[in-house]
Amino acid sequence: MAISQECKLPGLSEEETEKFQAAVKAGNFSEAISVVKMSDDTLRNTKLDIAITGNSGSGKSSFINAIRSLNDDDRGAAETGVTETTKDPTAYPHPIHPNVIVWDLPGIGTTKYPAKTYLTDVNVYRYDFFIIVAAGRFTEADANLAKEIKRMEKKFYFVRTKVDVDLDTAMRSDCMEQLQKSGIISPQVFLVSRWDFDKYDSPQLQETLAKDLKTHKRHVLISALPSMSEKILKEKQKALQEQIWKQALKSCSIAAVPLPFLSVECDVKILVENMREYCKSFGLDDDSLKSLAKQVRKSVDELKSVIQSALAKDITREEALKRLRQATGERMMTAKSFISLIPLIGTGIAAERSYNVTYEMLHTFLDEVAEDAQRVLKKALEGQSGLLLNGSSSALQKPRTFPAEKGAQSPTLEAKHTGFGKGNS
Ligand SMILES: Nc1nc2c(ncn2[C@@H]2O[C@H](COP(=O)(O)OP(=O)(O)OP(=O)(O)O)[C@@H](O)[C@H]2O)c(=O)[nH]1
Ligand SMILES: [Mg+2]
Repeated sequence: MAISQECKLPGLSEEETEKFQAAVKAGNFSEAISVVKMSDDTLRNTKLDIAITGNSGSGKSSFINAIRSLNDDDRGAAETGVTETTKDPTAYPHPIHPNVIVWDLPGIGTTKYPAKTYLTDVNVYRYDFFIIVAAGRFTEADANLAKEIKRMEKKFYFVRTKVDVDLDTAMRSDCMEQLQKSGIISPQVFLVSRWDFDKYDSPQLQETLAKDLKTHKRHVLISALPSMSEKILKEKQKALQEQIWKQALKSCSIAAVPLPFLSVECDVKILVENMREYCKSFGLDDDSLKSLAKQVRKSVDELKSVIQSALAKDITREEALKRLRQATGERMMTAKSFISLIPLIGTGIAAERSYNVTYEMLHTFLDEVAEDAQRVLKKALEGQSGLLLNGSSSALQKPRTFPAEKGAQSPTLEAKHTGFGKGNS
């Protein structure tokens, strides 16, 4: 049975899917595997550059920290609350996923970065998309910048920050109206708070950013997003699930070699690599847990107390071998039904065994880690006050008093947490 031409294989780009299908059609097993290996290499080398721009004091650096799951005083955090505006584009790699780089761009219209040549000066083509940040009204300059970004065929999103301070029910429509008046046809505006990064439009923003990216970049972004909402945790699980058949297939190429010992050795390497990646993607590593504990004012041990599976650092060859031995059961059948789509692999018993075991084991481990991540999130949110939104509640550490706002865009200090809960549509 051949794979249908319409079938887009999960975790492969369109081009890779085409190559893979051609190889399968031609009966070329090793070529099919090499397409999968190449896809994997491409994924591991995929970089994502996110540009954050906006007026001085609008909350760019704070947003950069929040989206990288960092507290403002963590190592590697962007400096916040400083009066000096960013002078040149500054790169802030994600601490756990350094292939995701968030760039702090200088404000538009400074002497060094005049509006006319702004995008060329900041090297527009380096970035995958732009986030234009404002703490109050979006200005004509913001709209003009967006138009220019569009002309350069890049995507942009508007983020209205500090909504914990002055949220009102008309805020989104007001922002959109301003931008529409300035010629942006359907602006995508997201309301966020650095201190409640699991709330307001933040989950929708993260989902939208991911949805707009192609296969590999999408995966890279999702892995690096904060594990602060159930929605995002589900997205992470789905993205990682999509990769499993590729890993299982990679293990076949080794199993096809009649060296059972080598086969096991290589399977274990594939397993260890993937298991570590899962833990890191869900924030189940020491650094991420430390950061989260600080944000929610709990101890790391308290968060760790609900983890039943493993932390990234616990994933050793021995641990993988132990789980490999346990890998049997129901999901072997699921794996089998998928493999029947690929007739070539079905021809080698060792290959099939290797495929099934790897597939089963990674699925089981991913489910366990995803459940751990849910438990950690629940524990982190336990006892946190805040309105419920998007299935999650306010969690992030807030300053006891809000720091003085800077600049003309300072919002009023009247919090109105009513009537919200819908994302952009
Ligand atoms: N209440 C509240 N305060 C925020 C939020 N985001 C940022 N701030 C505060 O606003 C001030 C300015 O934030 P920054 O992140 O430094 O702003 P910036 O845009 O990087 O400023 P420049 O680098 O000077 O251009 C700081 O005191 C932040 O703590 C938010 O979502 N809510
Ligand atoms: Mg800054």
